Amino acid sequence: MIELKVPDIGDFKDVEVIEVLVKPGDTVAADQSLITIESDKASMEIPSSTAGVIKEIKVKVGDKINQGTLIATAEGGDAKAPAPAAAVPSEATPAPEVAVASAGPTPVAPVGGRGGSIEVAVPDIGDFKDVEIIEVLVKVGDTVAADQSLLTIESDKASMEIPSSAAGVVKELKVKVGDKVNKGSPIATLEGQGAAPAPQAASAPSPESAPKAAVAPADVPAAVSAPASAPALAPPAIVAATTDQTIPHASPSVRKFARELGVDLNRVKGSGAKDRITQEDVQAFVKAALAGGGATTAASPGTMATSSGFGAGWPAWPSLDFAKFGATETVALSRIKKISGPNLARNWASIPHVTQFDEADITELEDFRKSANEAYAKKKDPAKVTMLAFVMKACVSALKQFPAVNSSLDGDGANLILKKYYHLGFAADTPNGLVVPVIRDVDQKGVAEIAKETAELAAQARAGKLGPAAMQGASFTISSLGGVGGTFFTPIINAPEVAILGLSKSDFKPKWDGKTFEPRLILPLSLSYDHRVIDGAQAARFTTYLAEVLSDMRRVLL
Ligand code: CAO
Repeated sequence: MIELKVPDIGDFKDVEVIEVLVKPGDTVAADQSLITIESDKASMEIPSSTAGVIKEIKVKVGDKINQGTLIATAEGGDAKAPAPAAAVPSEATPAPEVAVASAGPTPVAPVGGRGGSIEVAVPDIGDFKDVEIIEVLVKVGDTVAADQSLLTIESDKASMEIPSSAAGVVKELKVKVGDKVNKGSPIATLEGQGAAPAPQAASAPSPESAPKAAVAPADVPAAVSAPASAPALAPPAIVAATTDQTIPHASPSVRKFARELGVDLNRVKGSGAKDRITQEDVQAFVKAALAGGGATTAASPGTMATSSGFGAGWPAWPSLDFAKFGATETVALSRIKKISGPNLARNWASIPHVTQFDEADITELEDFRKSANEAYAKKKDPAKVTMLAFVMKACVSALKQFPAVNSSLDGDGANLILKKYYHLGFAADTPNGLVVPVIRDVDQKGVAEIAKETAELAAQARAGKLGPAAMQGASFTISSLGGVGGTFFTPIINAPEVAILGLSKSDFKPKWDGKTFEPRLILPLSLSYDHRVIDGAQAARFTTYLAEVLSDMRRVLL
């Protein structure tokens, strides 16, 4: 009888079993995966160290395991050597080719110390050898924060992101997609800004400094564990984790399989435990797509009920050699765009959008805002109230008047889920693309508090420090281009929300007061709404009401 145990999985502790891949009576080959485990840093399969027949499974989905945990007993193994990279295991310990994010970033070579050149290398990734880079997340000239992910690497057993060990500006990249890396492989040279992680990182890595689970964009397979959700916002290329659509759960090998077939896992419905996507699900999806059917889609509630995914049945994308017409340069889409693009396309194509335009007279409100800020400044109070914060507060009042605007369609599109909370997302422009942080319980907060929180979340977003939780749960979203310019625009709804408000730059316009034209400060409003849920008259009433509130904020008290 052989005991199959969890190998050295580095600093991972209490990692949850999300899939048991074998059952008693199964004949397993050496190196065949027995279970899949997942933490917030990586997803990995634990292979069998030997061939044999499984006698008893000792773990179940949901169990938390550690190094040495007994997974199963087996017998009749041919004692075949475990996986290639494994050191000879004692007591039939499974081959430790499991993804192990066991240490923080490789200690920095502090050439020149603070402000000097810093060599960043692949940290201890356990016994992984020659792991392929599937994505390089930064480019020369980028400013990276310590712990910011630089690469996504993937083997057939795991997928993880490799963080930077230091902050700095990328001077040289030493890797490209397709390269194979090992522990210590040089990644990049940074022009340091200091802020390297604590030197003890190598021996006692912070959770953040371990390789991170990759987010799973449409076309990049990756480990999933963060409660991130897929993107879906609107006109901006909104980053991952902006909606409540959960990133699909699938093991690294299934992700790899899906990538090879060009399958977007966001569109595959998982049949496994906790909706986990299996290889069979991917195969069924491909079959359905080839047959022109599409029952397997996991599109947002009520939006794509009959389609096999966005673009199915559409003419092929034009493929042209643009060089025939003139000089060109090919630039890879940013990661955020890769993630958000398919969701934007889905939302745009599958939700019947209508955009209602309106104007709000904010002359008095802007005067009040300015005087409030002047009063803060006089008191040397750093607080500053913004127009966006006032609009959020006004929106809550309008959402309460028109509850359907603060709703979502349920899974089969037959019911409306009216939300009794008022969490408002706002699009924030960042160097890496747009993200949508969420201000929770706007109804319970004052304008100054909302403005402060907005500024803090936007700053975190710009520093790349926004966690998935800060981008989830919105019931309505505002996209403000007021600080940029333009008049009106047609924002794309951030499914599963049913409406999004676009704000453009306010400007003085002559308004007729019955006797004369008066210069009034006018804020352009663009409300895109899901016409399945909201009727045109209702949308027009919403924006009219919103404009009234903004022209006299005392109405929020009514
Ligand atoms: N009309 C005129 N001026 C406006 C305005 C409006 N509607 N909204 C903001 N401004 C002004 C502000 O008062 C500020 O001026 P001061 O510095 O003199 O006070 C300036 O424009 C810059 O404001 P801001 O945009 O930085 O700050 P904000 O609180 O209004 O917005 C945030 C915060 C995070 C929404 C914003 O910084 C941002 O990232 N906007 C981009 C959003 C985006 O790209 N959306 C995608 C478009 S489509 O969906």
